[in-house]
Amino acid sequence: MPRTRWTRLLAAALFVDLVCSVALNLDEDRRLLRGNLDLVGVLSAVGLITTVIVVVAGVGLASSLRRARRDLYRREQSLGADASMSTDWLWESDTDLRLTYSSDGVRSLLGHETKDVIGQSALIFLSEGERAATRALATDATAHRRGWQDTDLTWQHADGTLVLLREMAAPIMDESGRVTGFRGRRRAVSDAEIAEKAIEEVRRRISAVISRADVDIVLQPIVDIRTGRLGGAEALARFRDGRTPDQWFSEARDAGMSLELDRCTFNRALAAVEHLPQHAYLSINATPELVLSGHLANDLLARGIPLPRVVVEITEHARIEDYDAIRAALSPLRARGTRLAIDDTGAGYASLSHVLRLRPDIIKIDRSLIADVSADPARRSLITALVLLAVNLGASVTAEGIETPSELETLATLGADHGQGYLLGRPTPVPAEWQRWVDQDWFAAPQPPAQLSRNDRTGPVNSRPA
Ligand code: G
Ligand code: MN
Repeated sequence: MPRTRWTRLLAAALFVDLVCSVALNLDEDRRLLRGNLDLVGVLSAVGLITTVIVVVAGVGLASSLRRARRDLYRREQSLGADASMSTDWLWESDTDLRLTYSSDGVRSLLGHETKDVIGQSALIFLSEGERAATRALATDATAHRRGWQDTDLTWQHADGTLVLLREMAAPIMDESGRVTGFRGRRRAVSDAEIAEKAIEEVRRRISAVISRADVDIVLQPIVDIRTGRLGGAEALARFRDGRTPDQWFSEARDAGMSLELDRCTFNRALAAVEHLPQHAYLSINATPELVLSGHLANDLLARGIPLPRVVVEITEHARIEDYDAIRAALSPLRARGTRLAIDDTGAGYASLSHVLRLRPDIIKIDRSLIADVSADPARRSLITALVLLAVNLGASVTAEGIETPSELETLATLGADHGQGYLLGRPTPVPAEWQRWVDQDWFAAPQPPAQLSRNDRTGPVNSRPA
């Protein structure tokens, strides 16, 4: 029987009870009113009064039930209206996240029917990896009487795929302030939001590295091909998570932090100069942005390092919009002895523009032109052309990525001035080793036959070129 009927039956019964009770006790009541106090009269009066109380209470109860029903109806209406105006998944649950209400949004987001999720724990629809943390989130929210905001969780769609949903929830409390459940909404996270989130994560990671200067510097020797003696060394950044500098710098570019990261690694590299033998130069990679920002010159001058000991490398891969501005920013340093190298020459997008427009002191030939140079006449011609260009510009040539003795020999024949590569020495982080490089004759050691192989990169190794 519906609730309203029960209420009406109760009201009717109470009314009949009241009427009967008054009728039955009419005689006693009249006597009592006249002042005839006796036990039966008093008992009948008390009976009458309690009947009235029961009737009043019954009516009160019935109306409060009606109110409660109305509120419940309104809430359902409003949840339904909210749900119909949104593709979000609106839901309510108990404190264990067992769903007590769910809008149709669950169908579009997770492919489940509303009736199939109500009564189930939301946890079973989450990806397995999220469950423990989400249970802890609900427990914590219950204890602290709060909800949660902008929380992204991975869910399992009915079709087996994983879906990222962003949710917010507020606690539902009873009159005593105890949390009895949660009410909230979940929505799909857009691709743009996913990308933004990834960028924020990258920014956080890069900021952490910068604030702790959490990057190591390794040095790779650059050897004078004519004498077999140390010329200088290139400083290379190494990040502690093992990912390559290229990955770090390309992420930093996407996150708009490349200038900050580059400034950080540039300064870490500058600090290495004091561990390098006196006569050797230190070659440091820099972006055009770092040069244009003025930080490169300021940081370099602030350290008091003799400017002729520093070579600034700008890669052909870097885009330069305004060559005049780069030349102007570097000219005070170059006037006092700092040299400019164009890195990765022959492999960058700039073809030879950087070389032609910036007139470097050093042309570093990319290792893609060095590999197999001995067997490839075209590569040899190209290197000869670059050597001639360098002669005309008054620059020197450094060959990068030399891995075999025959490459070294060919480069010496073609007139390269300096060489760098695994054959001569790998990048190393140990300052004590850098110090020893000064006494080393890089071609003197007998050449173990095994190290002739291109694939064996356990160098340093050393054959005097013809
Ligand atoms: O672009 P740039 O020249 O700054 O890059 C130097 C990078 O090349 C470093 O990461 C360094 O470890 C690597 N490298 C140095 N010598 C060799 C080599 O002989 N062979 C190869 N494959 N990589 C090298
Ligand atoms: Mn370089």
